[in-house]
Amino acid sequence: MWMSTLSRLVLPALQRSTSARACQALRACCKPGQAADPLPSCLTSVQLRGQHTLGSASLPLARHSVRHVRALDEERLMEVEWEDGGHSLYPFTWLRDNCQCPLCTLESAQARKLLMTDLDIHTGVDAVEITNDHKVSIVWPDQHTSVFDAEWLKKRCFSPAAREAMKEELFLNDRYYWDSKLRIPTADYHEVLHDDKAALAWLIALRRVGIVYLKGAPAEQGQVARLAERIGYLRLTFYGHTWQVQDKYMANNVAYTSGRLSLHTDYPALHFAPGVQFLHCINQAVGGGESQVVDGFHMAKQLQREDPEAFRTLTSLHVDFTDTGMDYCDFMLQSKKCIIDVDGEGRVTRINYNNATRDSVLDLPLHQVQPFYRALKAYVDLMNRPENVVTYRMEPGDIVTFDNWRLLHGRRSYISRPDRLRHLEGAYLDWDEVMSRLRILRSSVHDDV
Ligand code: OGA
Ligand code: NM2
Ligand code: ZN
Ligand code: ZN
Repeated sequence: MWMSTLSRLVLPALQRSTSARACQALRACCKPGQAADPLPSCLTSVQLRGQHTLGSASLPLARHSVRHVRALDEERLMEVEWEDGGHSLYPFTWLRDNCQCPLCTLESAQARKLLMTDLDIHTGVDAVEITNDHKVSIVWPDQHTSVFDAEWLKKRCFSPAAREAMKEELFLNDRYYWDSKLRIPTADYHEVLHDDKAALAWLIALRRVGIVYLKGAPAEQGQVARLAERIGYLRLTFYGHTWQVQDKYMANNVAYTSGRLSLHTDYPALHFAPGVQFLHCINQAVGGGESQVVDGFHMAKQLQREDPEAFRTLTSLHVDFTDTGMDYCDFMLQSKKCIIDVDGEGRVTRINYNNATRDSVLDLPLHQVQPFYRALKAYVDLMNRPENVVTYRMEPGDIVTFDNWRLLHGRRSYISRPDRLRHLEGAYLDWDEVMSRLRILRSSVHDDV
């Protein structure tokens, strides 16, 4: 069962990488603390199916050619008829704005040179035609000429389906929702560091599933920074470039005690919370310290179904978070966040919740206080249902990488002994940098084949 889910969610995004090694780099295992399952035969078949899909996938790989072009002067649109019979419409204004010639575009930066002040948003065209090398040429009324590549135009078609496809290719927003049955995708730390296909598979799974386990790292500090450098750079916060999760005297954060951490996202006290989190186990406790994760997006969807009133409350009321102390330097943070963020179309985009840093200042009218607590309790109770929580125990050398905008994570309390100090090293990254590396890897792995 888990195989088909992984294939459904990770493989479509691997369509541009025709290598099975990208998939092989990921293993699924139930308890990451234990040895990963050997590669099951069904995964092999999934890979083959995946590869098969790649071969027949028409969208990113097929070449599109233009059969006919014409200007619809009345509507100020250019119509392209494709060889396969399909049609696309492009507004004149958009075409002029996106002229690719060296006067309009700085090629070395792939950036627009044309200024808005120089764009006539009511322009007509003098002529449109197909060139000898199968491109589309437009002569504008001032005799400036633009030449557009067919493939370039096809990708930028304004139809809802094409825009949806482009959006998915750029942002990979299709998520695979999971519950306690998830077998966390697992990869080898060194493979991810040294093999582009393994790194690509890691990042795609991180995006789609929200969590990937890496095994085989040295049990010493510095590994999360190395992993961050594989992507770009890490996100500095008041807790430092990387931070040591240990039982500390006069702890400046509840994470730095041996107590239980209930399910939370990190750092809602920052308005722009870190998108991705790495936790590397350097030393595990003698007892306790198990990790727990839930899929916050899945839980939010479930809440919306089961308790729409609670969902409305958590997506509309702004809650205060606070964090004061001294670490990398002194800090006094305040933020206002909805526990569940949704976009314009009502899709859940981010969870913001750490009970430890939720402020006692609660800027709500009196009558909304109790409804807020009721809604939060409903969400937390839902997350804590055994059928939703994945529990695992990190061992030295294990690194968990996860989506901090989506997952809530926690840990059980542990026995703290000075001679066997539990020690995790953590680091944050932002999704922009992670997605940037993912796109670069995807295009290089794709060009590689
Ligand atoms: C944290 C945290 C998990 C752990 O430091 O924010 O969630 O297992 N730590 O200690
Ligand atoms: N640490 C682990 O929201 C939070 O305070 C998360 C951050 C201390 C860097 C904990
Ligand atoms: Zn131009
Ligand atoms: Zn945390």
